[in-house]
Amino acid sequence: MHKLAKINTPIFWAEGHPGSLKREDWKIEISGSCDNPCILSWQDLQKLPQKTVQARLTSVTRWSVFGAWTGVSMADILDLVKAKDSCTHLRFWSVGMIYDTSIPREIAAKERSLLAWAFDDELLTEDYGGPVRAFTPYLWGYKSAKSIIKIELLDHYIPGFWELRGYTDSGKIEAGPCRDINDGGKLKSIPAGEVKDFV
Ligand SMILES: Nc1nc2c(c(=O)[nH]1)N[C@H]1C(S)=C(S)[C@@H](COP(=O)(O)O)O[C@H]1N2
Ligand SMILES: [Mo]
Repeated sequence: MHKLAKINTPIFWAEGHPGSLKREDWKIEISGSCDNPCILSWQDLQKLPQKTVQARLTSVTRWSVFGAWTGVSMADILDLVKAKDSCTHLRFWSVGMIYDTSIPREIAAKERSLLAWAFDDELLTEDYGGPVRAFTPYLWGYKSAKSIIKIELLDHYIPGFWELRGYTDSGKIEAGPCRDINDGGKLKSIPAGEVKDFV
């Protein structure tokens, strides 16, 4: 069982679970406001510099899970595709093209924003957004789209799946009660902004 499952991390697939996805055939199209649009395969991604960050995924539904997330930094991807100065947001599309969410370029460029494929050294399963998901600990979890197949570089913001249904466009983490998944789901409190520790 995956570590995330063992500690009872909730599995969210608002658009419906995608079923089994083939890691070896995975491709992510990156296009829009850039000079070098490309399609990166699973194999291409594995050749890029790998990064592991200790960080939390924190859901607006008030739970948070901490661990070592591994992947490639979004900053490296922005460099690779030669994002234009006009690019202000990144729009992530999950498999099936129903779920999308957009984040500001400056958040994507931060050190702990990744295209992630592993958690605590285990490859992500479909339940948790494998083969490759967006992961950014700076914003609510709905900004970290799972099983992504496309990234559009935009020159303006577009509200996504949850934003159109009432969650904030900024995705800024708000202070309040929050369950600590790593501690058996114990109710604690988080500060506003990226959650590094409970308060
Ligand atoms: N495609 C897709 N990505 C998604 C979601 C979803 O429903 N569908 N839920 C989001 C929300 S609200 C959260 S908190 C996290 C949860 O990640 P997990 O299901 O891996 O725990 O995924 C985000 N990415
Ligand atoms: Mo969430």
